[in-house]
Amino acid sequence: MRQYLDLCKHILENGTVKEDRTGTGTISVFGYQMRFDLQQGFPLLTTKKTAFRLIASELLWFLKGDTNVKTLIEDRNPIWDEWGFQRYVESDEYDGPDMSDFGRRSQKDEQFAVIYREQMDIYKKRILSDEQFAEKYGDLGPIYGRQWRSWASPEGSVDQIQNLIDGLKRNPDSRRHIVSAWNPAEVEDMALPPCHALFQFYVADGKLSCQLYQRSADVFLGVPFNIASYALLVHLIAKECGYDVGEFIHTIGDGHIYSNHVEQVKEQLSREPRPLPTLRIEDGKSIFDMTYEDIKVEGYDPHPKIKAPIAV
Ligand code: DHF
Ligand code: TMP
Repeated sequence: MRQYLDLCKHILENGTVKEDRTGTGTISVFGYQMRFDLQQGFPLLTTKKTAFRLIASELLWFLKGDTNVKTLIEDRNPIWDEWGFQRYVESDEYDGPDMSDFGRRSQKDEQFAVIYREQMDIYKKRILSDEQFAEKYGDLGPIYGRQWRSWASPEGSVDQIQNLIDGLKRNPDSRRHIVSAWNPAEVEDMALPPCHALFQFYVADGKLSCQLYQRSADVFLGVPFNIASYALLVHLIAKECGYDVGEFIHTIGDGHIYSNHVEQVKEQLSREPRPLPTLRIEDGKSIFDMTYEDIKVEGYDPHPKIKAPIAV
């Protein structure tokens, strides 16, 4: 995973200090590309321990067309909690303590952080126990799952993933194997407009490759997940269509390191990358019916985890 460390170095050396929506501040570059040969091992970061279980659970959630955090919370996957919680505390129904700007305040104010964690805990328990509440306040709007599996159109809904699989089987040489999560008409209704916005698949010499355009990339927290997630997607689609895996090409728009991640990034740059793990997927299940327990990485021996706050 030299490629990832090179990206970190590139941003630290060439990036511009830039304000951002979350008020955290970033060092940012515009336009960058990495290539991962999936024959050379599975690209899960070895310079910090990265929770593959969470990555697989999130990808399968997208593939099922699900957009509700309830499923993730049931999987003990916390990565979308803040965005569900945000929808709830900004609604008329919420009447607890003031949660405005909870992401930043909970990092700066330990007293507030305690109250925030209490409220988050109440939110998550209610999502799990109250179906109507979950339907209303667990849904993140028409994000990835909806656009991938049921993009709304006047002629009915479009299943882009099924179309992708059918197209790859029937007409591998096509230059139109594209899936877009960026639906301009619906961006406003999403808890977070898609960061990994559009991808294209490609078949040559019996090998399946994928290129992603990611409009916005949180290099310390998001990108390690995004690389492994799309690498896994290539493996899953390749298995479904009977191809070998080729490359994952990661093209980034605004690639940034948040100001409160710089020390963590430098710590990673001081670590020596280790051999990549390999992936094992259980046979005989459709990619739409798998659970994260059907997918395992083997031989993963990372450096220890490095914690960092997420910008909401
Ligand atoms: N917002 C921001 N600012 N950055 C993101 O990367 C991001 N990603 C989202 C939603 N909103 C976002 C969805 N993906 C984590 C990783 C990916 C992700 C959301 C969160 C994360 O917090 N990872 C931590 C903890 C994981 C764990 O519990 O082990 C990590 O250290 O990797
Ligand atoms: P933005 O909508 O203002 O660009 O903020 C989104 C932030 O989330 C930005 O830091 C990028 C980050 N992000 C990722 O890096 N990868 C992801 O998969 C997601 C959902 C978000």
